[in-house]
Amino acid sequence: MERTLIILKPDTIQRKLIGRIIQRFEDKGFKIVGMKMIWIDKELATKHYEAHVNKPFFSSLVNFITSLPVVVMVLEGPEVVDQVRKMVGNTDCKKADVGTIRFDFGLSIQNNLIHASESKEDAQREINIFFKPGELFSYDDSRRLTE
Ligand code: 3AN
Repeated sequence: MERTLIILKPDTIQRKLIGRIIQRFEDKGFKIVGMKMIWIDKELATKHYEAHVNKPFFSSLVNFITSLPVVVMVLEGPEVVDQVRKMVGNTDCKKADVGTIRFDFGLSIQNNLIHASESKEDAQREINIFFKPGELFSYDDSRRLTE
């Protein structure tokens, strides 16, 4: 089953939107197989955003992502990488489609609330950066819960 990495960035934490954003993924039907709060340091930020190290916005991006704790999570489901990217919307919140997370909650390009892996290959690389194997869980949530 396909998996993707999500980061609820510092602006999500600051604006108290953690619950509302996670709710969307639960409502859609994706399974949370890993989740934790961490404080990303410069080294980890550079590793995660290695594709952007030469971009003009890189230092600003690192300052932003390291400014407060973040919530990292791994979601599982059919075609979850592309489906979640659709739910997240365009990098620039002003250009995102109505109904996406970035349109509904965001106003800018840097403070765009959430990261979601762009491809299956990126997802695998990013999951390995943020999670140890023992922090991810395979479980059957279709069974009835008993008292
Ligand atoms: P996405 O998160 O939509 O995949 P990327 O991978 O192009 O976007 O960019 C990574 C992050 O870098 C974005 N989420 C955003 O926070 C920041 N970013 C991208 N482009 C800009 C820009 N032109 N100015 C400032 N920050 C940017």
